[in-house]
Amino acid sequence: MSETIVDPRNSVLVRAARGEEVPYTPVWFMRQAGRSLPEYRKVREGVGMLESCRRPDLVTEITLQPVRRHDVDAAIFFSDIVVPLAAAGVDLDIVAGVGPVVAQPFRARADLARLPELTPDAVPDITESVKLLTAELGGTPLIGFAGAPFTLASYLVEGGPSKNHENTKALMYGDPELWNDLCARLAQISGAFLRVQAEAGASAVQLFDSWVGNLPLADYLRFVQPHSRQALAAVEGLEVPKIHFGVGTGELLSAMGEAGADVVGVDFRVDLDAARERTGGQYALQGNLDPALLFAPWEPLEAKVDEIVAAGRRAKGHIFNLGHGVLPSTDPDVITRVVARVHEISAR
Ligand code: 1CP
Repeated sequence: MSETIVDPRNSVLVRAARGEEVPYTPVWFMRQAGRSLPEYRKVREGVGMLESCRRPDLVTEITLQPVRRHDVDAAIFFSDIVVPLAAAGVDLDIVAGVGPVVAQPFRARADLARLPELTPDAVPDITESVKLLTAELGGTPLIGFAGAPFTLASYLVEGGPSKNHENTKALMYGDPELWNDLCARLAQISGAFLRVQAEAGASAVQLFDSWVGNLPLADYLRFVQPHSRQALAAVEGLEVPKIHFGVGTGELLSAMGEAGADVVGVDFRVDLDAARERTGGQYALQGNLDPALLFAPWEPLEAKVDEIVAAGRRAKGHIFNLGHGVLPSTDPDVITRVVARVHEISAR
């Protein structure tokens, strides 16, 4: 939604993230760039996913597509959580229809040698893309992001997408020392990737721990939280709000906030009011429309949108979003309509 203030670091989204008064509820969508948009499918024709993430012309175009189309209050940097791993030297690919696939899974101490530190000079294209984008975006904030150590470790250890994360858990419980060394390296990589984006001009960052909801709280606290905290601490001092999100994390919301977040992302399984109570009202909340509801008739969808906006007003701050990413077959016009409804119903 257009506004008079042009500094994206003082935009409605950033102010909501800080828990400040805002004229309306800001809204963006996880996976707003990507396969739901015909203009995305067109520019990606014949270009591999990893390659497209390293080409500033494509990153800029794809990041801007949903901003032009939907009037969202933020752009999310077009990249992938495995891009910094590939940049650090891990042999992997993003396979169409599958996701990230790692050539040799990480299972033993010797594998740490294949996981060097990420230095900013390995990703000059990321800095260039962020600079091109912030110049184009004006007052609209750019959200930088990275994958959190647990979720990154899951891809490295399993070798690709996984439902049960059995090899990851076997390593975590079987060799906690190696697990901690692996995650400390991943926290460095993840933190460095966030920092590069924030230093180049991103106005907020999101740390995705998509699959950490597979752990009980005690194990989260012991095996994960210290590493997520390390990753988030990398942008300390840069004055960018930190959003932290995972799927199925109803039991972990408070602990994820305590890892150093300003905004806790809530998936669609937990009511925003319950999320506020569970986190003691200490954090702004982001979420949490079920992405599948974008396929429902408008009337019940609108009622749910209104309900989420109302619950968000009781929170310290609220950024409207989905409870997970846009599904590929979503009708983009429904997304545009939801954005307009959020702005309309929340305007004050
Ligand atoms: O060819 C293609 O179009 C591949 C599909 C695709 C896209 C569009 C992948 C492969 N990644 C992306 C971009 C992407 N990935 C973005 C930027 C777009 C946006 O949000 O608008 C972001 C933020 C991600 C982050 C990401 N990648 C996450 C965290 C978010 C989440 O959904 O939980 C995860 C888990 C990944 C891994 C990944 N990359 C791609 C796929 C299909 C997957 C998931 C695989 C699995 O199920 O494990």
